[in-house]
Formats: sequence, structure tokens, C-alpha cells
Amino acid sequence: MSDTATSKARNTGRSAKGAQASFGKDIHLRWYKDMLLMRRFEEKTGQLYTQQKFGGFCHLYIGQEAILAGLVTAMKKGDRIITAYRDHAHPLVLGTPPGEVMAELYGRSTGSSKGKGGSMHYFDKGRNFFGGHGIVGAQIAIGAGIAFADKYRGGDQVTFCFMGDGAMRQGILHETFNMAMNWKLPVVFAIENNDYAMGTSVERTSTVRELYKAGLSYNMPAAPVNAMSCQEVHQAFDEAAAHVRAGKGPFLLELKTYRYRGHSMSDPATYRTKEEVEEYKKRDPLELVHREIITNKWASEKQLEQMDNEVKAEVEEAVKFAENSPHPELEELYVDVYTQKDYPFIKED
Ligand SMILES: Cc1ncc(C[n+]2csc(CCOP(=O)(O)OP(=O)(O)O)c2C)c(N)n1
Ligand SMILES: [Mg+2]
Repeated sequence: MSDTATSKARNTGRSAKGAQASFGKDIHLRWYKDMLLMRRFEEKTGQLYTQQKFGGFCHLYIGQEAILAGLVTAMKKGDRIITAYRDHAHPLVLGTPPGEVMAELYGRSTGSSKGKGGSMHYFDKGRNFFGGHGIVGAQIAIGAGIAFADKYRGGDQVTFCFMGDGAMRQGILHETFNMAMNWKLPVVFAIENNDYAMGTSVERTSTVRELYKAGLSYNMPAAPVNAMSCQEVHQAFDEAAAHVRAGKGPFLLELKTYRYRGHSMSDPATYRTKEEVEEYKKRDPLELVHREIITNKWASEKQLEQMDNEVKAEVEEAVKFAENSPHPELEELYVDVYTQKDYPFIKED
């Protein structure tokens, strides 16, 4: 599949039509439930953060949910995910109990990293989620490293390595793309292009607005994706992963998305207009999938409302679990850090 062929297919909407034909009730209900969980969890997280229930920085995934919903139905068990600091939604869709996720944000010992990762450095190795990284672009090289390790060991896993549009301006991206292509590493690079890097628009930082084109300088197949659609995201990841698993090396996807909230909880987002945000909300991925389910009579309004209420109750339980969990013991400060005598650079379990 050439990059031009791929981008043409997406631009003309052919892939979306193909997707409609093959995606039915079960996958739509799964997308809807997964997106409800991400949305309700993050809405609650925003409220709790405002009430100063936990500290540090906090970046919400609201608006971008179709990306992860579409990815989890396309990826295979054992595949790896790595991302930047907007990272609470990933463990949720990978099956980490919401209580454990909330406890991590609260810095409690029952969190996935015993409360030592927090909001920005979420990590769940058991579910192949490799964080949660605060340094813009750092995870690009780490993701390629994970892919290198898998290839070296002869596995068939794919690493899905996410980055924001802001990370495109980091030198590490170019070094990593070059190496990853040279070594045909099993990695899908996925740019979450939500138009802004903190408060700076893509327009202000580059004359190249179609970010997927960054792959072309390295002969890396690349394509833009309408990431407000679970179907299109699923199909794009499915095709990219098939390319990678066939041993052909990396694939780059530019996921066109939008965050409804500011960069972080402390950003009032005054650099964009209310109308712009409203325009994107008209294409809200939850509403799109909701409409699709109702139109096809896969569930009733009442059933979907009940699903929403169940998810809200699950999130409330998660908060209770986090608030009733203890803080880590002081000795935990010295556990699982680099100073360990047997620090495992390469350790077979
Ligand atoms: C190396 C580095 N430089 C600067 C920062 C400060 N910073 C944090 S997020 C960010 C913008 C990143 O852009 P994007 O990935 O598009 O982020 P979004 O606002 O969409 O989450 C910057 C400059 C940082 N964390 N790391
Ligand atoms: Mg961005």
C-alpha cells in the first residue's frame, strides 16, 4: 500500500464506506461503552482536580476518545502502547480497573504504579502500557526501543507509539524515524494532531500542515485519518499494523482530532474561539456512534442511557476506592528506582 493510495482512499471516504459495510452491532456497542468510560472518568477527574483532591499536572483526553476506542478493537493481545502525558484513558480501555487508575492519580498505594507515577507518568506493564511521558517527544525513541526489543526477541508484537502535533518539532523524531526505517522496526507511529501544542497552533509552527508527510522523507508509508470516527481509526490501525506485522517496517498515521478542554487543567484555552470548539463538538465521536446504534436499532435510547448510568456508577466507585486507599509507605521511595543493586537492563522474567 503506497502512501498516496492510502491517503486518496481516506480523502475520498472510500475507507469509511468499506468500514460501514463490515462493522456491526457488537463493535459499535464496545466503542460506545469504551468511550463512555473514558469521557465520564475524565469529566470526574476534571472535577476532582478542581477540588484539589490530587496534585501535579492533569491533562484530559475529552474529545479524542475515538482514537483509543478504534485502536483497542484493531490491536492484538500483547501489542504495546506508549504515549505522552495525556494518558489516563489508555489504561482504562486496556482493562485496568478504574479504581486502580483513579488511585494512581490520587497517589495512593493501590494505583498501578503504587501511586508513584500519578497523572502524567501512568504505567501499567502488565497490560503493555509503557506510559505516560512528560518530556515532549521522549516516548518516540522509547517506543522504537520497545519495538527493537520485540524484533530482537523474535516476537510479533506491534508497538503503537503516540505523540502530539507539538512533538513533531523535536529532533528525536527524525533520528528515530530514520533508524526505525533502517531497521524495519515493528512500530506504528501515531500523531494525535489536535491542532495545538499547548496554546500554539500547527499553523504558527510549520508551513507543512499535513503532518503525516513527515514520514515521506524517510520512505515511511503514511496516511491522514479522520480520528473523530472510530471506524476510520480502527481501519487505519488495522491496515498499519498488518503492514508492520508483515515485517515491512514502520507506518505513520496522522490522527486528525481535537481536545475540547485546554492543554491541561490550568489552561483556559483563550487562544481559540468558542465557535471552533463548537464546530468540533458537532462531530463528537460519542454522538456519532450513539446515532449509528440508534439508527440501526442495535439498542434503544433507554438501554444506552442505562449503560451511561452504569458507567457513571463505576466511576463513582473508582473515586471511593481511591479515597479509601492508603498513601504509599515512606520506604516505597526507595523501591523500583535506578539505585536498585540488580537494576535489570535486560532481565528475563
Ligand atoms: C522537551 C520539552 N519541551 C517543552 C515542554 C513543555 N510542553 C509540555 S506539552 C507541550 C506541547 C506539546 O504539544 P502537543 O504534543 O501537541 O500537546 P497537546 O497540547 O496537544 O497535548 C510543551 C511545549 C516539555 N514538556 N518537554
Ligand atoms: Mg497537540
